[in-house]
Amino acid sequence: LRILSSLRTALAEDNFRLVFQPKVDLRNSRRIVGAEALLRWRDPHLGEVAPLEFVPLAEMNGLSNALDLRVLKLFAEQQKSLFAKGVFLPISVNISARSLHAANFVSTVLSFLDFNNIPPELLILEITETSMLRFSSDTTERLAQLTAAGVRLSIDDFGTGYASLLYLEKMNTSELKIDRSFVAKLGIGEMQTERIVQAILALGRGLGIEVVAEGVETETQREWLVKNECTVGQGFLFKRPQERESFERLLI
Ligand code: G
Ligand code: G
Ligand code: MN
Ligand code: NA
Repeated sequence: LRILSSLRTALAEDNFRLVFQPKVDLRNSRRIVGAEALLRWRDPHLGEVAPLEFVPLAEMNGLSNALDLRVLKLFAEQQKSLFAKGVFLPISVNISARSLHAANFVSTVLSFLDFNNIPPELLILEITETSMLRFSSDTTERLAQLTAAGVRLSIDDFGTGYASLLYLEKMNTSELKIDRSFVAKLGIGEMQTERIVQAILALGRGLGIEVVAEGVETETQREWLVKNECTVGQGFLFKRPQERESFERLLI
């Protein structure tokens, strides 16, 4: 309860920030091809509160739209700062499945991008595969409207949920992120995991969807992924999530 009232206050004030974890070309990991924005909250009394604590709390208390708007605003600030430096990079934000239930979600996002002069292609919405379980036809229709306008859609934690493959196409998904629980077992003789990841990569190739490996922590994993034609990765082997200033320094 203490956290909840602090969260309400934080949404009204400005105690949130984004950190950015680069996505890299696995064959040449110094080449940054994108980034995932991760929300951080430092409360004056509680200190740093982890998203795993406050995101579910926001969702349960009808605050997920407010939280997403905050994230979009911080995303826009970062993009505009990069544009001013001549850098145009697609950046992913994590969106609560709850927000997609709001009927005005599409117009909110599109008018927000328009107002801030941000090309829709430079926004990637990450939704978890697990959240797709509760998708209605309205939800998929909304996501299809967003991708038709150029916004990119990424399915996070892929392999842990039950995504309908038909929906991936219907929503014009551009990216699948292989869950890090699979990536952790690559290159160490775990044949079942390796076959699953190979199947995800083949699915991506077949549907023209980019497959990103998340949670890459070892050189062994990177080598396995390159050998199996996975071209983009994210993880502690390359870069931890970066504060805004150091993230920008990596790009200019
Ligand atoms: O950054 P960290 O490892 O603490 O993130 C933990 C979890 O919180 C991840 O699953 C991530 O997807 C989620 N998360 C991080 N930032 C956001 C955000 O801005 N919105 C939502 N809904 N989830 C986020
Ligand atoms: O669920 P989602 O994929 O959004 O989670 C992103 C979270 O994963 C971030 O909080 C980030 O700190 C964490 N993360 C990023 N790279 C790695 C990694 O290589 N290993 C582990 N264990 N976690 C990672
Ligand atoms: Mn994510
Ligand atoms: Na993930």
